Amino acid sequence: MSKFDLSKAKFATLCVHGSGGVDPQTGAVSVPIYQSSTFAFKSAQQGAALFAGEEDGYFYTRLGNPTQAALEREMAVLEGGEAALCFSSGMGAISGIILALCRCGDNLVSTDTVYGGTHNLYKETLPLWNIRTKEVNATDLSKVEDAIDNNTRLIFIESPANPTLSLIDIEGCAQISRKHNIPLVIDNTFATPYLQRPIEMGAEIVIHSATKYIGGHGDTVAGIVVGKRDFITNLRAKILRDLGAVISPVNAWLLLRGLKTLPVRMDRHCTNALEVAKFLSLHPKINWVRYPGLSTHPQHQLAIRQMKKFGGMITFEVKGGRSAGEKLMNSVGLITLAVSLGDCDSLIEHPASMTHSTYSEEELKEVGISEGLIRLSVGLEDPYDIITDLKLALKKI
Ligand code: 4LM
Repeated sequence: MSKFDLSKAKFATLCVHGSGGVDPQTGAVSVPIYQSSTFAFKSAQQGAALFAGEEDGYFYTRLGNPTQAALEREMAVLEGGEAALCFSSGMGAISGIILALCRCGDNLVSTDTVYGGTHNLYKETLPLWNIRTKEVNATDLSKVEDAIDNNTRLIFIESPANPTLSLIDIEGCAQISRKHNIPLVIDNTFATPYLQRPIEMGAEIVIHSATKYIGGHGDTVAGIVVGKRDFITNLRAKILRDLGAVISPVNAWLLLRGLKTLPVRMDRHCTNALEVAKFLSLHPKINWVRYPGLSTHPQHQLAIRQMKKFGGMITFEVKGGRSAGEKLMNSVGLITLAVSLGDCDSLIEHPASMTHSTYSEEELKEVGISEGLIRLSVGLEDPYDIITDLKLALKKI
């Protein structure tokens, strides 16, 4: 059999084959789930060498496992990074990166519109270690640069941001990070590497809540970090070893399975979302709609420049604000009223009282999360059915 040169393969091919292909020992086409916590040593001497880092190999699943490793190979390839490391959740990955880069007295500069859990980490938990976060409106890059001081250890951005779908100029931000010699970390959860490749635009570290589009089926909680090999080696040896937020082999396998269909799913999420966004924009009971693929999105041109397509997330406000929005959420039937996103199932939620309830009233106002803002994760159902569900729910308002 001739060998295909995967280094020249296109993205969709890498989603299917990027973890390394058929298992050489058994011929298994699907990566086996190595559901083992520990791995036998060939000898006492080999055990000592593995622990000393003098020999490569698996010996304990908190520090490495073949199923995790297959996922890490694949994610590194898909993001165009040198190496990757899985975590038990997106928050495990985010807190792990920050604790790897910051010491007591240090700070990070972050965009002010992030997932509510990330905001809470900044506001409540990191200050316990005297690590401070300067949250700025990073759609204005001068604010990022102005916030950097001698103790700033990283810049953190989310683009598109949860839930406002505002975008940050990744190339511009990477230039600032290089000038100040600090890494740019981007949460690429909303876009996935299929729609946006931040490392090619100069970002140094990419993180994902793999719970979302990477898994894609709403059945796994996980996180992934992609970056330079030295950084990832250190992250594994210090943060993962000592803090222990390790992914289970079964969850790693579910993500590998999800990745095989990532481009197919994302294409459908994007076309469905555009149709739903257009429908909502024309509906008389809707105040406004935000979707990066609509020309009415204030950063539509930036979206065209740095994204391949515009994703599956929409935000909007029903006329009548929060109470009208609540009526809508209570009236949908096909769409599920739940947090999380990126699943096959369409999901609807109210950020101000749910995913972003960690923001104070003033903070919500400051970042543009209005009281009436509704977030819709457009799933893979037939778009006609999603629109019909919304149409019927809107009639009840
Ligand atoms: C949600 N989000 O929005 P884990 N980064 C981004 C996210 O949206 C999330 C995380 C990290 C939601 C969860 C309930 C952009 C989570 C955190 O949940 O720890 O895998 O990811 O609905």
